Amino acid sequence: MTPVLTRRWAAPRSWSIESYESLGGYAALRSALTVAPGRITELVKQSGLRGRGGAGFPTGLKWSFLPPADGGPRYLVINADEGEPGTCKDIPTMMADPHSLIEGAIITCYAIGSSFCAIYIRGEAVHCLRRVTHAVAQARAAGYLGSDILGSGFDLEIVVHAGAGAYICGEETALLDSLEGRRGQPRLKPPFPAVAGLYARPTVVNNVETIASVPAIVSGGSDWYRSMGTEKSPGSKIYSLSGHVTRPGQYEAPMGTTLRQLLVAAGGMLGGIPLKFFTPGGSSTPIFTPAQLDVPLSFDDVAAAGSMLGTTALMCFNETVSVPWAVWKWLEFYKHESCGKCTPCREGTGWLVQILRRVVSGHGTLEDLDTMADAASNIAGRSFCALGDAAATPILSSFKHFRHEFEDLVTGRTAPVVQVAQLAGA
Ligand code: L3W
Ligand code: SF4
Repeated sequence: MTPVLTRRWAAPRSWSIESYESLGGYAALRSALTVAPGRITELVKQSGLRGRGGAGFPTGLKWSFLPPADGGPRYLVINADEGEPGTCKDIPTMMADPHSLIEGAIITCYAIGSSFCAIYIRGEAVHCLRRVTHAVAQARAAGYLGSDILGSGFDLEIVVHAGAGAYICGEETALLDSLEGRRGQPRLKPPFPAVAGLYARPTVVNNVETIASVPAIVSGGSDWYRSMGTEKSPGSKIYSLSGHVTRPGQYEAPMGTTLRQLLVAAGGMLGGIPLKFFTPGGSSTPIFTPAQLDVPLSFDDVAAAGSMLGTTALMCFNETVSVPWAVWKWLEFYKHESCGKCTPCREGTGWLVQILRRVVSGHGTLEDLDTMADAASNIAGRSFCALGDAAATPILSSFKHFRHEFEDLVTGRTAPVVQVAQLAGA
């Protein structure tokens, strides 16, 4: 497959507007501005593009949920708060090719009738904030932003906003609260942002990779886009491979590519040590074992195999890794990032971490394992937002495949994977 999203990444100064334009950039915007906005939404619907932030919601359908124009503002908010463990696709996109995001944002705003777009970037990614801010200024100077864009009568401003390093602000409604200047905590849904989002106005919230896919769809058309990927998950995707692989990084491939195929591109497992387990879509998604190496990585195929495609963050762990150790590390993260709004997640993640610390340091009991399974089952489906489910997932899915490793630790059949002294700094 010819790369779509990453095709400009290796070009000299790929992030500059000169490079972007010399490779056909902003041509899609010029053509989009010549047709009625509704036709762009229709095209995106026909392309079958699904959200790349984790849930895979159909993008064109989301845009069409906005209520009819009432003369008041409506907004596009781009979720660039990439924080899911293992996920590394949006920041590389913004670093290598920020104008694909900006061009996609302008076309999207034209389609949905918005004159204001905010790009909410993870605060720690200072280099990325600088790059996107610079690219927005370049686009403005070139006449792609501001009033009467390219003589079309369409006006748009883009504001780049820095988050402050909270994972929960990647949840779309917490992000909106944070953007409004409040503490980032999820809101009750419905109403969905499409109806009452930023400042209670109709708002489309889309992920970076979703929006960066839009110019290519406008240029290539929906049939071309559907010629890649699977019937229900069309198009091209950036897979992030990390962990024990020879060449970790971003690999663009059609939706439905398998990890076995991606590993060939990435030079195989590091040092030839076999794969033990992997996440198909980040730590929030149930783990897979080598038995799932040939599962097509599309939304539906991964779901049918018992997990979620999530953000296509393929964290690969080899046979030297202790599963309880990995699960403990993930749970420390979720406990730290729990926003505290609801009891099952706030209290449950704390209990799970306390028990896991006992287990990995060789002080756990078999009863502890039952308590963990019980607590995780009570967090899943009973929390206010998806973070609670995500925190329960590593426990429940690792027990499904590797409970014996936890049992070996608590019965002393295997040595502790961490010393108590190390836990003080955990
Ligand atoms: C209007 C309706 N809009 C749904 C919209 C909704 C949202 C989108 C998907 O979580 C997952 C999560 C993480 N009218 C609507 C509607 N919508 N029904 O569609 O909604 P939802 O609730 O299914 O998902 P979500 O809250 O967006 C995303 C998982 O992704 N994940 C985490 C990813 C982390 C990152 C990151 O670091 N950047 O994305 C990984 O697996 O657990 O399950 O826009 O408003 N009737
Ligand atoms: Fe906050 Fe966790 Fe509840 Fe989500 S599930 S609202 S992160 S406490």
